[in-house]
Amino acid sequence: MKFFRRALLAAAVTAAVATPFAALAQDIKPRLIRFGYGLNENSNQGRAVKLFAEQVEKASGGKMKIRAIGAAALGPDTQMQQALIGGAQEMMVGSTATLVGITKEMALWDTPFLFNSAKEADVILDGPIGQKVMDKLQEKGLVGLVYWENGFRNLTNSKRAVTKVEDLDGIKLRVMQNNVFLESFKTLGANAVPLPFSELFSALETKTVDGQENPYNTILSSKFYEVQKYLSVTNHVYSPWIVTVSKKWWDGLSKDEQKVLMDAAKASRDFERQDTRAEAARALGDLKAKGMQINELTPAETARMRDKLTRVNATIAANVGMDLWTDTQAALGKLRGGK
Ligand code: TK8
Repeated sequence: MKFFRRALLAAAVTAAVATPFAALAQDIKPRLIRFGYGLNENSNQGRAVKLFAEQVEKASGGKMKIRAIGAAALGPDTQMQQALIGGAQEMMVGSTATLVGITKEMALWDTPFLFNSAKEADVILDGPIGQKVMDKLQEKGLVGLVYWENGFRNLTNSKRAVTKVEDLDGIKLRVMQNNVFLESFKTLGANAVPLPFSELFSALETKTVDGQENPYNTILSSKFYEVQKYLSVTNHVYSPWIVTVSKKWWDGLSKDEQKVLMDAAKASRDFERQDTRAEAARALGDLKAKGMQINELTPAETARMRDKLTRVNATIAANVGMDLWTDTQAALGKLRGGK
């Protein structure tokens, strides 16, 4: 019996050596890549993950398969980040804001009113500064591929129309789990409460919190209009999303496999930004039709809000490093100067 088993084993080894092993493994079993995200399938995030999955499958001839898992079914951003670092999950897309605890330089993107337009965001995020911040993830076990657009954030709540900073007094406002956001909204007088996104809808529904802030797209796709009456157009900060990969897993891929993922990530980025901008352009109308009461802030009130928020800049600069801070300001100055 023992002899028989050993003979079988020897035959199996011979067969494996005779066939190129990588080809054999891939023919039998495609690489399964778990890709987690926080929003619903029917959202700008969900649509872009779907496009990414299709591109990867096509470019790899079906040898790489993406299993897209949305609605935070694999846990909130912070939990997925740890799963990537440990190698228990391969990919995710989420907020850069929730990465600050891992890579402090990410706080740069939380600077209130940093970008004046989506165009500015694209140039800085896709340029050397965005790359530098992204590369910092590698020391922590993550590989950043591309930035997607979450978008300019706006305020919603169930209590009253916010037309001036003082209206935020005493409003219990959910913020992302991030010190810059916490400090920013405390500075504005709100009672800021950090919560993972996955708990936000029910926190709003049960009135555990009165309000939150997110781009129009998310207010729509996450159905916040069902539990929030007022929307104030503040555009107080531009939030990126970032597509990240487990470094442990990435390092084990072939160059070809890495290229398939990188190419698809870039295609998904271009698609996602277009899709997000098109949706944002019609979202206000949709939200109004759903019954939300929408108000713009006057330029004077926006200036007051901006003024108050510049107080957090010193903290951000200290956290991300003065070099990175001044490089970013210089790059923006150059962009705005027209050359
Ligand atoms: C989705 C989150 C969301 C972010 C937030 O997972 O938490 O408010 O804006 O997009 O990353």
